[in-house]
Amino acid sequence: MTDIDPARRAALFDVLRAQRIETPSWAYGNSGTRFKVFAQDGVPRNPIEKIEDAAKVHELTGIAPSVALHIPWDRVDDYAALRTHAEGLGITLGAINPNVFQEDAYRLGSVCSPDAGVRRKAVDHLLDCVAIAEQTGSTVLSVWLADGLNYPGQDDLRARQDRLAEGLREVYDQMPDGLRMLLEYKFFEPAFYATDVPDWGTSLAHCLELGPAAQVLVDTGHHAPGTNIEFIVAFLLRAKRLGGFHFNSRFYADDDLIAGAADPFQLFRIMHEVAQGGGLDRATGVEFMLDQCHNIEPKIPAMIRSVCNVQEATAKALLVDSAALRTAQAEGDVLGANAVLMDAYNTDVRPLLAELREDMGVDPDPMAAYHRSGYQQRIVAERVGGDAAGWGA
Ligand code: LRH
Ligand code: MN
Ligand code: MN
Repeated sequence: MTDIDPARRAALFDVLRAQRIETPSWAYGNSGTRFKVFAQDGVPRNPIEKIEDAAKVHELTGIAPSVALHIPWDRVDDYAALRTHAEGLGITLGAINPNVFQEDAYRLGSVCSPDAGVRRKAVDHLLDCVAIAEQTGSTVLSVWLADGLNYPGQDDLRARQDRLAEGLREVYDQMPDGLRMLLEYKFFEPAFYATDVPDWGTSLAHCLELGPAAQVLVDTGHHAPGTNIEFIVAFLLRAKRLGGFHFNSRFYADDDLIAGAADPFQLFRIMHEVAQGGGLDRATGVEFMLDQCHNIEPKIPAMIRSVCNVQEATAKALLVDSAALRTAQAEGDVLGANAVLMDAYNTDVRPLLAELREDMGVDPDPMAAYHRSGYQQRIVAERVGGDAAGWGA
């Protein structure tokens, strides 16, 4: 990276220094597949300890200053106290993720259920989460609905869209200024025949109907194989409706593996579109969140790796020579334009990021710093019986 011109390098550092990646509370607790939840030593026993782990990841990376909560996995009596605790550790409470998919009542769906009582219960929970967001100081209500059908004919597809619109409207209308609703889509699972919010188009249509504080959330694991996710990102940014990401990797379906592990080139292409579309400007409001489960790998190191992978993809995207790219594109220079992207992607940005971290006052190698810190040994010794409620718990 010695050949990068100083002004460009300073600009690049400014953007990277300002980047914010949110980690999910549920990734710090035990998780697994439907076949087995694997217990690890030292996992948090409560939301407070999850926040401590998130704060450790921020301390070491310098760019993960908030943690997303899932309700009721992170239910506490006093959210203001939880907020104060987080702030005392140098982080904030991020997106509030309502959970309307883990109760028997939701067998036929939540806000789309044919049962009016169940719909009421689901909307009430979403409203509870709006109130929680006010107490935690969160600016994002991150809605994912597991609603869908397993069999053709099981329910009326159009009626379910009406119920969805009605339920979201009630919640949206009660959101305070400054809170955004991010509507996440997923093409299948747990429903196997039809899902009520299966894709970005459906999510976008509902967001447009709701108003400007409703935006689409792109979970990278929620697409069919071969889907061009960067196209979706470019489209949503253009429409000013890209609310943010749940980054993770997929090999098959919603695998929830470490971001950038399965397809680092895809992550780069996504970050390139984000950069080109102005999404790295904090004012655009694009949220960079991780949504992962580390079933067999140690959780805090996995989170450090994930944050660093997103940062690497971002740095590479910022290295794209935009002027050269535009010229090649205008001239119809297919191979030249592609080469501009590949040159950036093939750059080893690790030395540059080590310098950036030193500049930011964090260790140039966050993973090594974690292993040296003794934190893992301490939590293993102190947190006996940890099995934080969460995904797969
Ligand atoms: C659904 C999902 C959604 C949930 C999380 C635990 O697959 O991506 O974001 O809240 O997993
Ligand atoms: Mn998700
Ligand atoms: Mn998911």
